[in-house]
Amino acid sequence: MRRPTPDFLWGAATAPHQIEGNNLNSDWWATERLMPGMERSGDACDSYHRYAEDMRLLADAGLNAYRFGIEWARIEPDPGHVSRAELAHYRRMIDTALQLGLAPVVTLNHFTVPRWFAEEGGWTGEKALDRFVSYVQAATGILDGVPYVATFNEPNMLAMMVTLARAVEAGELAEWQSPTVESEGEGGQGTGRPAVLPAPDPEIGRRLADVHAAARSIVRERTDAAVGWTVAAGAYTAAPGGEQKLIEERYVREDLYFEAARGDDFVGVQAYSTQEVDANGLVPTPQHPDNTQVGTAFRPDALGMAIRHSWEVTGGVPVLVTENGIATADDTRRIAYTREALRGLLVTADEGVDVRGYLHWSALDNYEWGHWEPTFGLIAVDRETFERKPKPSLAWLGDVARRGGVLDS
Ligand code: IFM
Repeated sequence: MRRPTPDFLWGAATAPHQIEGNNLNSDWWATERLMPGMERSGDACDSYHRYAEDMRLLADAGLNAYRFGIEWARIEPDPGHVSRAELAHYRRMIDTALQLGLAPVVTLNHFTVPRWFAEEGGWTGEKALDRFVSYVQAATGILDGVPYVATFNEPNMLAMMVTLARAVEAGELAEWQSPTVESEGEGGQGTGRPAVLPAPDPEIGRRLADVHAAARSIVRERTDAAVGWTVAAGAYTAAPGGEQKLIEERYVREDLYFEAARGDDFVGVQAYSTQEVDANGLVPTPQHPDNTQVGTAFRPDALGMAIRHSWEVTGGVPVLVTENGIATADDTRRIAYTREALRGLLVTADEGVDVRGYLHWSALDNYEWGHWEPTFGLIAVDRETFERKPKPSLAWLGDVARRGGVLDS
């Protein structure tokens, strides 16, 4: 079997809003206040202040990469007002990672935007492209030494959120509402989530692709980083009779975004589970004792499927696995899941796919967009004292990294 090269990235990933705390100027902070049933991010993991400790834990375990995001709402709290102090903060994070031997993989947008940007129309507003471009111009000034930059995290999920928000605004929510599921914990279907997420409007996806292309040019002009975006990959399969529907659903949900990555230096693949499609569309995941805390099926093979699909649709754009993991309270399941997922990754590398790295989601138990219950982390965080407690899965993944991808049993 072909082994990952020594420069293969072994790491873990996070997103600013999910770990930093007190992201006061972001649209999500405002949304959390308004939405019934949504828990608030609050201080989150206080990683805004504790990032060095987080990174040290990853490096000490044996990992060599850390994916984190830069928060636009902090860099540009008002339109055109760029905070030098916040830029310096993120530069310190990059320096800390480099000093610890962690390759920083930097995301420029991970769902959240400044509140003023949302108020002026967000991603469908007239000024969206210019506004993002000027933020990226400011942010690229601090990216020296960063090997990988992702413009957008999961633009397909972002387009889905914008589609949903527009439907709410137009009073068309009922049309979109699939039954939400209430069963909690592992083995259920996840709490308070739609059983099936609506398809993103492809027009919004194309808009994000234009913004991505503009941002990519700036990153290329101003930095030496490889640039791409990261796609939420569904590892879709057809149920009998669903073959044609699979092609349609997969196009609007992910292939449009993989196609838009064809001119990129890499594509971020983010896979967690599989999803069946029948003649009517996506099939809700049935209850099963093995289901994760967010109601997805325990399917570590999703990663290999997603990498292969990305490679085919992009026509051979190098793959960086920018997220893969499991929401579980049982760390032995996390290790079992990750071992199988990595087995799948290694098979794709053996088949000739250019896979550059594996970044586990997530470094920390964090704020899962309205919920604190799902725990994806390699490191537990006490929500009151912020004390970090590495789980056995962190040491396990670090050992795999040290052994260059050799898996135990
Ligand atoms: O927490 C999210 C992340 O922000 C984007 N990808 C999926 C993760 C788990 O749901």
